[in-house]
Amino acid sequence: NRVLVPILGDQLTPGLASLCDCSPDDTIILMMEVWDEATYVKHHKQKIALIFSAMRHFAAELRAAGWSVDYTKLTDTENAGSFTGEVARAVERHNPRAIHVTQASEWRVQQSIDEWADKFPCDVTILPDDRFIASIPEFHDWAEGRKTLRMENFYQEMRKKTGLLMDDGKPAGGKWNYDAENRAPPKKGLTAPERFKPQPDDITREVLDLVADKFADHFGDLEPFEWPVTREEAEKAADWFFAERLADFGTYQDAMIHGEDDLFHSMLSTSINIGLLDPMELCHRAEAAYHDGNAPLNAVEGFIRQIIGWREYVRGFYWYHMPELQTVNEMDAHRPLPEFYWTGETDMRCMADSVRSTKENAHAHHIQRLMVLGNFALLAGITPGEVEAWFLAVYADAFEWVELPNVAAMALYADGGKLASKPYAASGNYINKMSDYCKKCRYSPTVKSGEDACPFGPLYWHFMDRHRDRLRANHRIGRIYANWDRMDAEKRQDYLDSAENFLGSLIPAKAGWARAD
Ligand code: FAD
Ligand code: DLZ
Ligand code: SF4
Repeated sequence: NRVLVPILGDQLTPGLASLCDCSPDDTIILMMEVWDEATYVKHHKQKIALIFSAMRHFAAELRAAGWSVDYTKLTDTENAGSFTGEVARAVERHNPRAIHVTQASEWRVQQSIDEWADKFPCDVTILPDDRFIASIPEFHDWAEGRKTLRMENFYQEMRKKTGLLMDDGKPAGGKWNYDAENRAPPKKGLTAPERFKPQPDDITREVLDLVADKFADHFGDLEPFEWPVTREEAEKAADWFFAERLADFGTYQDAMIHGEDDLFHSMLSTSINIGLLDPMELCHRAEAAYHDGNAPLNAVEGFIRQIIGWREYVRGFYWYHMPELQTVNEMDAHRPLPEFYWTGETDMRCMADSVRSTKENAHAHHIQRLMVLGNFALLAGITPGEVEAWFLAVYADAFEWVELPNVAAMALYADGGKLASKPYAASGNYINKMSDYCKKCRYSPTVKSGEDACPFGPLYWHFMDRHRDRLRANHRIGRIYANWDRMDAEKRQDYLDSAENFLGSLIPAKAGWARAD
């Protein structure tokens, strides 16, 4: 009797913990395309295609390396439709002496894996996912007993642990963080080199046909499909990022330009999240680019901070705060998600462009997610659950462990400040400064109230006003209330009325976009 090793759709890594102590002649690897995972939210068509295609390619690589892979396709007639159902069938088929599985990245999936030991007549060993730099207990130890959790403190620990950008125990260049040099507005005419776009092979084409057939009612354009689906393609995408974009990554990290969908960003999140690229290896390559004089420190530190800082921090934060994180709503937000999150049909040019990129690419870059789409949902008081389901469905890189902390805690402040020291709330002035969106928008950020006012202005003050009791004690916000109080009463009322009018005009999304009716 052999050992059964189920490998999930984001565990496509040859050195995966559950494979480490196994040998090809004593192991059956199980990979499963299952209806439940493809539809628990109605994922963007490209996201399903990415995962199925990458799974099929990975299975082929494993077989070529001598492993036995038992692979269930979505359309196999006996497909049980869920991970547990498929493992049950595999246990019947193979009568394994043990099951070895690497811990799921998502709480929902891990809950069902936790039941396997009672369900199946063999030993079940669950191994920690060591593709992350900090283990879950390590984050727990760091977090326990702290009054506030802040990425910056955790990040410094990770720098020390990994030795990345460290000179004799001190941060390279003398500072831990070059965030202040990551905020240049886009200069006129700024364009970025095109990203690397792998083309579909026969395996991907077959998957694209399957997705077109079975998931026609899911959001998003299926083609062009240009995501890396193998380690080789992902490596090429990384090579290309380091050669073409890294040097400007830092300076323009927060910039937005209409139609320039990913600027100097790496577009590597899908490959990292499903296991095609190793986060530490990427950080070492970035560090080498700095030492070789190919990229400045603000770019390299910025990139490394996103990975060993933010990415690790939100992962630890997720496991530390689950399952409560799924239902937090400290800002008491109850407005339905507007329909334009799905259709892009709004006169707000920044929102329309961010939704368009989301629909066409299954991607929007960080500042579009945080300061446009997230900021609007925060200011308008959209129900966290609806915003979370949207973010989880629409991005090819969306897995709950990374999506939920970013949406609930970072963008919506729905955790009441456990992750961020203040809400990322901003008026149109911020978007105007950091983008070229406003120039051709039907609204204007310099008009403060009435029909032509940028909705972000009144919404910002409406948000501040309605959350005064909650936020005024925050020393980072006090000054804003002093400004508000100095305005004359009529002006304040104008803002509030404009916001109310605008909010009243929002059309709620129909049911059925994010989850089946
Ligand atoms: P780059 O800008 O090139 O950054 C490099 C890498 O750093 C990324 O590939 C990613 O692995 C990591 N990274 C950067 N920022 C973050 C962050 N805040 N949290 C975790 N990792 C980060 N990222 C996801 O991978 N999946 C999500 O579902 C997701 N949802 C988000 C929702 C909101 C509201 C916000 C504000 C951010 C979200 N992010 C998410 C983080 C970030 O926006 C994406 O990782 C990034 O846009 C991916 O594009 P990129 O690879 O070009 O990133
Ligand atoms: C997102 C996703 C989709 C769409 N389909 C599958 C699938 O059919 N099989 C699979 O193994 N994984 C899939 N995934 C990823 C899972 O939903 C989930 O995110 C991972 O198992 C991590 O918990
Ligand atoms: Fe967005 Fe307001 Fe600028 Fe229009 S004016 S693009 S709505 S920030």
